[in-house]
Amino acid sequence: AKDNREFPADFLWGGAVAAHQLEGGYQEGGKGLSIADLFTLGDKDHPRTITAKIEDDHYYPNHQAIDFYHRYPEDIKLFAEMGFKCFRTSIAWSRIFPNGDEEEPNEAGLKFYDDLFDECLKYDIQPVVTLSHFEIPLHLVQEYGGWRDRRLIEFFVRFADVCFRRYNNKVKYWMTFNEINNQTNFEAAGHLYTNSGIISQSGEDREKLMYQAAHYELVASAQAVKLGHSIDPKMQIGSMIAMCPIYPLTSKPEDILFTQRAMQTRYWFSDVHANGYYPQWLLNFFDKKNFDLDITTADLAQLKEGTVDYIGFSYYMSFTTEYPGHEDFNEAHDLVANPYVKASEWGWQIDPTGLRYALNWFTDRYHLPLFVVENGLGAVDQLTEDHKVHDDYRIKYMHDHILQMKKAVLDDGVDLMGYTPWGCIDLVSAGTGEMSKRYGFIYVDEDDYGRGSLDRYRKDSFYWYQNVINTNGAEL
Ligand code: P53
Repeated sequence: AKDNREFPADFLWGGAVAAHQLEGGYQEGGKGLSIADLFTLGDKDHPRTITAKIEDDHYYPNHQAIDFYHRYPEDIKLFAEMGFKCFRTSIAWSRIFPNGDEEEPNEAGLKFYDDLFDECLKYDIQPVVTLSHFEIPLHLVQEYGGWRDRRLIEFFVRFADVCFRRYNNKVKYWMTFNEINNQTNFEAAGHLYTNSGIISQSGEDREKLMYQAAHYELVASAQAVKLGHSIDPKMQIGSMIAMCPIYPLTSKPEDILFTQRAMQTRYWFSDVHANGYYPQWLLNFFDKKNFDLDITTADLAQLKEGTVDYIGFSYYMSFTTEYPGHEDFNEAHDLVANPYVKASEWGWQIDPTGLRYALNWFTDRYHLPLFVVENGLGAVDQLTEDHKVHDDYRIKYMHDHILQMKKAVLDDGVDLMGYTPWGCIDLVSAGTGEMSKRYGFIYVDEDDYGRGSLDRYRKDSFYWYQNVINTNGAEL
């Protein structure tokens, strides 16, 4: 049966991107290098590598990306044509502080985002801004070892302070650290690097490094939230969590118990963001591991004073686990395939029902407003000779997810601020560096090596999403 109900009147429909994945202009306007600028091209079966410096025999997709740095007026006009109420992007930290540890910001970088936000506001599109989205200034990695160093807190908070003051009259919605909990999988080389700028030496305990870095990030986040509210109490500052709900493979009690620990292990980050303190099971875990982390009493007080206003989260897929014979969940080893869902071409398990589950789960746990700030299908698209893309698979994915979101909002009473599907214009994949893993409503003519006209074309999903927004979700 059709569900013709509408979303709440002030619902923020939009789209999401991140600076390093679309801007390009990696050395323009005084920008310093960021960790994204040393990330090579990979694919589904070959992880991206991190080179120590820029080398001639590698291709670095983020250097050019889709050249949004120069083309954003054209792109924002297309977002306005779809009817966007908001647009989520990030501020490249190294445009504002090229090295990350300067006292004074780079005016040309600040000016770029002033112009970009003005362009959005011209069409009544509210900017939704992530402060740190996998783009730490490279100097902070080379000089300080990234977030393994406590001094990063001060550098980040200075960056947040400059952004809050400069853009407060243009930006109401903020998030501190993108998908801070991706590093739960501390064994994957990519996540500790993108989240925390950490490259480990052999023999180092990556698990301990992860918990230390995450602690500093959570303290930095709390300080930023407190500061933002002191600048303007109306500022809405959220967390940003990668939500992949973890299901038990069976109803065996040991599978249920282990799944609970798996969820605790993946989502303690938002516990700290929302509650302002560490869950006791995790403190016990640190003791058991003899981690001896640098967590001070002053830190714990600051966590309490800077709890978030809302939970922003991405949703692409769900995970499944079963009891492996030991108590502690290790994401690199303890996930199993879910026999009831199909995976995308890149192996992500597509599960629209899981989005409704996630919305209810977050509501029960935190009783805070929620914001779905990423969702979407990475797929190969074909541009036809007459410049069309018939992406019915993407429309189906979006339809099924928005329908579940609608039930969560209208039937379950979840307080949902908005929905910004990922990569509303095709951009560089974070995981693989490919252009061919596309999410957009707007096709960008560019291949994995940056070749192409970079012209933009409206896909079938563009017109579909335009109608969804236009009917406020009544017609999906
Ligand atoms: P790509 C892993 C799992 C879930 C979301 O991802 C993830 C990742 C990291 O790859 O990242 C988020 O481009 C992230 C975006 C990213 C998007 O999901 O690998 O916030 O930067 O582009 C999609 O297909």
